[in-house]
Amino acid sequence: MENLQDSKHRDLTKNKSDANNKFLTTDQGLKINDDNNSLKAGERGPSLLEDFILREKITHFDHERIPERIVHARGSGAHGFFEVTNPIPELTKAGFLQTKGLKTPIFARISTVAGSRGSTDLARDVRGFAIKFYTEEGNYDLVGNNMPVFFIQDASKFPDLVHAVKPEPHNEMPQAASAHDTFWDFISLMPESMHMIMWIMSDRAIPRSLRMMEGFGVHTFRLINAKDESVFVKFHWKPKLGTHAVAWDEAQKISGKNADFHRQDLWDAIEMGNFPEWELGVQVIPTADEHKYEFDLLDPTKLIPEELVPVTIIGRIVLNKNPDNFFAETEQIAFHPGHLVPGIDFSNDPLLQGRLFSYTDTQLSRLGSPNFHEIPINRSIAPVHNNQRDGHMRQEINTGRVSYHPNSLGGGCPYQAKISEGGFSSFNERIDSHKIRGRSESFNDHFGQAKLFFNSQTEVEKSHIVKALRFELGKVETAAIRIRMLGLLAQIDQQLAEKVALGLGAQVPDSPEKPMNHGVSPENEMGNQESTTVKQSVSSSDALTMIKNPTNSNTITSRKVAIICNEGVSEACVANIKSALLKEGAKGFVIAPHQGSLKTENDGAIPVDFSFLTASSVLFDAVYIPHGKKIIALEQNEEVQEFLNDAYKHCKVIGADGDGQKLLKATSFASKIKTSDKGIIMKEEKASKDFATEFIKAMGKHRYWEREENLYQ
Ligand code: HDD
Repeated sequence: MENLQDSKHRDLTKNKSDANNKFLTTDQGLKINDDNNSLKAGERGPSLLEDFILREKITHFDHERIPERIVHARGSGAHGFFEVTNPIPELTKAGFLQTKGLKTPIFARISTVAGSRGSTDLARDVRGFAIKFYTEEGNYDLVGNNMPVFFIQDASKFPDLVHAVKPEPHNEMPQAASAHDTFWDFISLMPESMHMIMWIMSDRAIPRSLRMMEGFGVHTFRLINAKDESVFVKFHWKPKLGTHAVAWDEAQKISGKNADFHRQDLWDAIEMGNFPEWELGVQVIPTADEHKYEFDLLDPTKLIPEELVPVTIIGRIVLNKNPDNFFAETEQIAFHPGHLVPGIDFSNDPLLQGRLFSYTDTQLSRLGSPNFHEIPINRSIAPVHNNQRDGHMRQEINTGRVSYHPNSLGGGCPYQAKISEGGFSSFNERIDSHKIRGRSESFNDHFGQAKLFFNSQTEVEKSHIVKALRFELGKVETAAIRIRMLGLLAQIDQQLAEKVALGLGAQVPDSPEKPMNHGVSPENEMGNQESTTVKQSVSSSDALTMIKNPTNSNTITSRKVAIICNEGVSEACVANIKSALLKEGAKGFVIAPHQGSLKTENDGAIPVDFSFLTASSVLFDAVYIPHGKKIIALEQNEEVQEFLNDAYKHCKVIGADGDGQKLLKATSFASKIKTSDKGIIMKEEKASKDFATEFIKAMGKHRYWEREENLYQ
């Protein structure tokens, strides 16, 4: 099979336009002689209606915007490829999964859910993770998230969920935040959301980088092989750089300092050749095991613990090229869980079933035409022929007089493909049922996996969940909503509820309020059953924590280190750390009281990357204070103090050598540093190899969260 990796790039080239060395023209190709002045009746006279050049320019400008996505409006995208490392022909006939080494071009878009297009990257939110595979059999879209479960079990609640989390309708506040009454009002009446609430209150919701998140297909899907045998699967993608987060206080500060933090990080990494990479894997469940577990495979609020079904890695996803044009590619790309290839099919998950309607429908209003598949980024590399015709902005010029099937005038073309010729056929599932507006009882356990998730977390991660809940519910103005939430949290873990209650100055209610009192229909009216809690066959799973996550490695590739300098800095110290970092694929940035260059101790000069005004600790992974004659003078500098305080508070590695130590010892937190804190590295010797090695090793642990014990009591 031909290697497809570049086929999408070749396809896009047809539409690329480069204005280098070209004349400025109108949209009709007319060369423009003066683009600076409109046509007027006299130099000081009114503009003339006949100025078609002005009218064309302004009209186009007036219509530049399209509606943003109703959810996932804020996103960043990149091109790349998927390479098969472990073909699975025994499970699926999908062509792009058959041959080891086959590379299929992809475009991935990673997004937040609630915020508008211009909102901050660091909102506490789920991250959407959508991948379009341009396969030889047509486009296949894997439209997932960075969390393996969802808030609701049935698509009919999706508009309610989104209305609740979006800015409140009367005053359009708050932007890109769930910490407000309507969200928690809805959630407190939806016990089925409790598992997802644990995820969204965990640090998974504030990733350090889009490159350091897992991805999940969430629903159970089907794979079908050439013999028409089927298995159920869950898709997982696991980041090469491990799964890491920032601190919540840090996330909020990043939002102010650089609202494009994740977008920029992804862009810069790709530009620097640090290509983000994930392993793609599947959990495979034989159809015979459909009813084997204490949860229903069709329930999207449940995951399959990896202890029960391990993830088999089948390939790798690499993002290696930034888009040429954000609007043309990242904004106009249109995903749909219903874009399938032979060998992959849906399950009856009622959330997935509803999605199958929503995605095409939303593209019609967002992109404005059923011809959105013709937009270059959406165009399949497999040939497209059918009898769909016309519509707004049709690009294709279909020849001939036939636009129907069957036909004899066109020789029966385009003709249907047999299954053996790659024709798609849905899995031949037997369904024999009553028509019912309701839910299966097997969906009723709303707390079992929420408990599993909470119990799997390390103490530090549990404390972050408590703090996140205190923050979110602390912003809720209606006391009854807070109390209702405490009642639900108590059903996950009593201590969790009590700790949150302490922060809110409230009491955990003795018996939780029934959602049914608030318009949620009782059993039989809508099919809602009361929540139950089922005993879990797995009590704790390391795959669910970030800190103990088996995907973690101690690489520091692409990490950024702030080097705090003043006049008279030791050039040797700066060079020593910079070259050591570079060897590990990381980078040091000189930060000083002013930009330009800085005099060194031997009267040399080094370039400054940022001033304290344009940089901030939250934009870096670690801080180093090199030796310097005048470094202690920065003790008086408020911005430097805040820089170091934040680095300490956010549990980052801080290192200092020579006189650099003096500045570290002059901080307000110096007296709190414990000797056991391996994230603080001080050495008398200047520019030593040992220091650099120790500093880099310490960075490999990412954060020293245990430091928080003496920060917050
Ligand atoms: Fe959705 C966009 C992921 C449930 C309706 N969704 C969207 C995107 C992602 C997801 C990643 C952004 C795609 C892009 O970058 O363009 N959605 C999910 C996941 C879900 C989920 C993982 C549950 C497991 N979604 C869901 C439901 C519905 C929708 C239940 C409706 C019934 N989603 C949409 C949408 C969006 C969308 C309105 C908005 C923009 C778009 O589709 O293209 O159709």
